[in-house]
Amino acid sequence: MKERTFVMIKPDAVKRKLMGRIIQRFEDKGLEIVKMRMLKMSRELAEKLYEEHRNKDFFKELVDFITSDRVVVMVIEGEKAISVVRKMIGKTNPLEADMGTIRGDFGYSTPDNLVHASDSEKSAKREIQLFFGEY
Ligand code: FUP
Repeated sequence: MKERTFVMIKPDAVKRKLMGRIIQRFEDKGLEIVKMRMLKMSRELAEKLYEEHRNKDFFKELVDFITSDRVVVMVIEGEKAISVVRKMIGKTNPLEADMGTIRGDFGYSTPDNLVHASDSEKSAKREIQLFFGEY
């Protein structure tokens, strides 16, 4: 079944000029980028995106980081897109992420782990609506 997922290229990847290579991987896989936009997030928007982590000790560091520079947000469509994209980005901690994944190949720490992608259909809907106003 075709699904839509929300993907964000984080400030560290934008700064390191990895945008093109990251987007290339999704295209090479056969996924379709159906919406895309670059923006610098407000703290308010960042806190909404990461609201499930509000009480974690890394929350402030995460919001500081994600609002520190521009990000690229995308809606990606394809067969089982949510789980396929999660597999492609790898584990949250790049030191544990498999080689061949985006975080495994390009990352070394958190919260600067290059990309975000929705982890379920419910979060995909919520996150797409948050950034694009419609699902
Ligand atoms: P993920 O879904 O893989 O992005 O991971 P989470 O939703 O658990 O975490 C969201 C972001 O919080 C991560 F991308 C990086 C940051 N984070 C930390 O900085 N430290 C942690 O221990 C866990 C997450």
